[in-house]
Amino acid sequence: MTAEGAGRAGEAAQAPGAAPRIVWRCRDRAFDLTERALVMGVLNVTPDSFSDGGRHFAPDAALARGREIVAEGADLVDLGAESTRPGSAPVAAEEQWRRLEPVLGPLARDASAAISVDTSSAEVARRALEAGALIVNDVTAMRDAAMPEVVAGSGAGLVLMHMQGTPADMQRDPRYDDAAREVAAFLAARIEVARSAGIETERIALDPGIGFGKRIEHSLELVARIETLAALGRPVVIGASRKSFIGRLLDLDVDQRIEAGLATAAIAVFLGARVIRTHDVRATVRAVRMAGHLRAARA
Ligand code: HH2
Repeated sequence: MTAEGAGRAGEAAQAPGAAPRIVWRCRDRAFDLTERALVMGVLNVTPDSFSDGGRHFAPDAALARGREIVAEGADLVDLGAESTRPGSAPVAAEEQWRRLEPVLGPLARDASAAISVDTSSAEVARRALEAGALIVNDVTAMRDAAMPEVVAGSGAGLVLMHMQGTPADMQRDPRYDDAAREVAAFLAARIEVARSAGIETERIALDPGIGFGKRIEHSLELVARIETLAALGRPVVIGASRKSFIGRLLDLDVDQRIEAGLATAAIAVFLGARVIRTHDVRATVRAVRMAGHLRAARA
């Protein structure tokens, strides 16, 4: 099932007093997120990702998992070739593309697979968009100065994510006075950068960056106070799946975090998240749908 909307953002007639429509435009597709949330399945073509490193490093294995992610009901496949786990080092654009190329093209040609590319390299994003990706998921919110132009000209959707520091140093001593407000202020400023480069607001989604320069209490707060970010009027993406704050809070190894990830995903959707990024697609699709029904019943 896809979430195709009727057309461009803001076109539909709106009943007085109705909740504002939230549409995410990504090239020729418009996801209507007013009443439902999307599931973004993670596909890491890496040897070293924190939870699935090496499992889908071979192109055949990655393609098979990509197709499985779609069959399990994900709306998007988030394809990445660089681990950004705490302490990781950057992967050169050429190497990222060497990993992505054999997977991205064939997956993008499968009509039902909408692909986002998880990269902070403008060069990788450019090639991925040429190969058919619909969305650029940039965990640095466009630190690469060439990124705004690459995204602007493509019509692609864009995820702007907050990170304090870099993957190499982000977990050393992250500090905030008010994490939810500071993250929202940062992302509001990045929306303006994107807009001034010609990226329309309707193409942008926002992610507080769970675990990216965050202590446990910051990650908890950013999920619990989603409304602070949602107030910017753009879809909020939450990626809590299997992350270490779950492991540390509940004393669970990385392969034992699924139930807690589902609880987090469901509550995030209930509180207003519109995209859930997850490794555990089948179960998350069900949890997110249920949470969506509960949220609708509240209105
Ligand atoms: N988390 C990771 C990577 N990309 N993108 C967004 N928008 N939000 C996230 O929370 C997010 C992300 C880290 O997870 P994973 O890709 O599984 O691990 P690794 O970076 O080790 O490959």
